[in-house]
Amino acid sequence: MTHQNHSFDTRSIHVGEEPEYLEGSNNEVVAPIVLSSTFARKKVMNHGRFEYSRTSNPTRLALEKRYASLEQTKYGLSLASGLAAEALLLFTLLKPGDHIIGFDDLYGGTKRLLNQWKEQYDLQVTLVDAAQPSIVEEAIQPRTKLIWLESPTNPLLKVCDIAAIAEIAHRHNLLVIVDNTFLSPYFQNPILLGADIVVHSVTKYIGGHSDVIGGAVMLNNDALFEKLKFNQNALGMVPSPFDCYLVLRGLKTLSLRMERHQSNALAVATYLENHPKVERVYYPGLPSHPQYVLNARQASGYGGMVSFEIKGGEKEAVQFLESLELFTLAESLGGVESLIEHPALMTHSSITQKERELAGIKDSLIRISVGVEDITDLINDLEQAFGNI
Ligand code: P1T
Repeated sequence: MTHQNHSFDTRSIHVGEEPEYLEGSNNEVVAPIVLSSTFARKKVMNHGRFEYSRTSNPTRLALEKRYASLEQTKYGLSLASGLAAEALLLFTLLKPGDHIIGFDDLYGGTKRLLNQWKEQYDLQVTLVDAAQPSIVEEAIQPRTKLIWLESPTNPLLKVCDIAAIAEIAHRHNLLVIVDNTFLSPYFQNPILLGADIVVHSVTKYIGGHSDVIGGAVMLNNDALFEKLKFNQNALGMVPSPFDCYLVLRGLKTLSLRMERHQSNALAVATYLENHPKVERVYYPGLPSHPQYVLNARQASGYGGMVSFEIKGGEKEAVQFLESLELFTLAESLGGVESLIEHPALMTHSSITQKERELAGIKDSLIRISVGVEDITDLINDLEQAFGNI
């Protein structure tokens, strides 16, 4: 069965787990967790479909087929974490002396990786406000190799015009990589907008239940895929079959979860925007967001992440965070439960205060991953926590 003509919701349930793929097993409806690290062969020089699980594994392959289907690409790769996926891309695509342009608001761990490697491998990194494509073009140098984007960004939810930046990049023979973690393939497909490579922290919406660390890379380019596949095997950046099973399972409800994350997030953002103790709300689903129209043009939704500045500073932010009862104070995002955190002290503490200030991450900034709980319960918890400051 091919699912080419099926909608996203159908593909996220079936691709990779078709009965014909599972042929030879016991006609399971769910891909079995194949734990075997190695596969027997009849001839010394001739292995069957699988050889050794670092290279490929049946459970992982089922997931990789689904990844490719969801981003509508030829290839999907499943990795041990989002950062493993990022490291594999940087390792494979860059040589010493190369230059990278990145959005000035990226996940702290991505900035840490770029900062760490630029010293060690003599890379040049320029972070710019990619919300304006002309600023990206101005940053291009003779040694520039790639442009690294998130849209919306973590944690300030800035949005960039992926198609316009891809057009600029391709005129200069550069690659565009988009970290699509925040919207998930349900709301946005950057490759269809012109990007060359998509990367995901699967740990977030794709897994969806805060119980697996994983990463994904999706792309169409044959030669690049071969290089990435070779390096993944050579470096051993693979997820376990059990983790692949958890992600296959999580993906079956991605569309249902994303719709609810979004409707709850819009309600939370609207509530915060009208709250007297809130200075500013960042959410691409609010008409007040500077790239509201752009996001609506290139994505079919605005997702479940909301950031806001509380009136006051770090003291008020910490007091508010520690007063919440239903929201869990924790790093990460994209699970069914609502999580809340302080970027400057938590997810983005690995970058310097100067860099945070340049990016606009204030000590009063709070980031919420709005879960799929009952919205009245969520708003009531926010209300009681505001009452404590
Ligand atoms: O945690 P890991 O699966 O390695 O993914 C890293 C990563 C990559 N890209 C984005 C946009 C991310 O948000 C992350 C991880 N982020 C968090 C843990 C966080 O709380 O923001």
